[in-house]
Amino acid sequence: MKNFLNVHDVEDIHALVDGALLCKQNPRADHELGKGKTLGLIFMNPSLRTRLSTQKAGRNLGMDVMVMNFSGEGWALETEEGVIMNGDKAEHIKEAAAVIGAYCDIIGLRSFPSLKDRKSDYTDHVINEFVRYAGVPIVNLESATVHPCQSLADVLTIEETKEAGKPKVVLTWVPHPRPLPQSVGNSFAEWINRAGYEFVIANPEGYDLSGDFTGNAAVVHEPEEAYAGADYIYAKNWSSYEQYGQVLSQDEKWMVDERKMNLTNNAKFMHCLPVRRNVVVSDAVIDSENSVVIREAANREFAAQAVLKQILSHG
Ligand code: SN0
Repeated sequence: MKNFLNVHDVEDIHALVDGALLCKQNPRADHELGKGKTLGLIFMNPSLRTRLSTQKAGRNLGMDVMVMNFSGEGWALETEEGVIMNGDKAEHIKEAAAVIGAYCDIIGLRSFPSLKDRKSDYTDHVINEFVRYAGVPIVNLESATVHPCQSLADVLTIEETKEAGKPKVVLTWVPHPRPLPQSVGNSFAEWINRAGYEFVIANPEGYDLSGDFTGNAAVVHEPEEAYAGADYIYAKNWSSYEQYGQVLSQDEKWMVDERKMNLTNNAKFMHCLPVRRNVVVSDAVIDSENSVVIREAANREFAAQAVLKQILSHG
């Protein structure tokens, strides 16, 4: 694996999950592998789990880790070609990526979508410019379209906790006061399709995700239909893909609550965090024994470590 940008960079996701499980059993087993190598983590947007888990993963492998927040701390970046840079933006992404690449052996990058221009966001321009100009492997720490480190940790969490060989996994849209990226939902869909589980996506009309990510997954527009018999309820808000970036509904009937969880096959509750309690999910559900959100977040470390290990081992 050269870069880890999306599910298509992974030959065998179950082998990668097994690799993450090995890291979890003995996190420091490979602490010589990354010796003398530098991991740079660049954040254009806020982060808690991604920043700390990827930092920890790099250190478990013996890497030196540098972290930089670009919003507010870096120079404002120009990302368009051929611009006369006489405005607010001091540095072009071409130089920034090349310079960071000169200091690092692997770069992790987080760059959210604008949610204004769908065509531009869905080219995933910023991360692809890093791939083009940094000259070192790039790990996607959530781009405009996907969040593969999260999805790998999600599949790992399902593999660790599932009771059925082929569980029924439901991705349900949930309400949220702000417009959020589609990245976590898109990514979860393409990874769950590859994992080969039974998969249903539930969202209100107007919130269908792009078919490029959902593939052949069943899409329903009422929550109850999806919850029936589910083994996993994975909640995530996203803004509309169709009416791009807009908040079309805040309908409370979509919040994950005990009434709907009672329709499931004693389903586990999952969310990538951060989560808005009593908007996305009721306190009773997230605080219940069936909630695996903390395990899911803890698994981010081993997911990131398995990815870094593959890049370090195979180049
Ligand atoms: C991000 C998202 O893509 O939805 C990151 C998730 C890992 N989430 C948020 O930005 C939540 C912000 C909020 O106001 O709740």
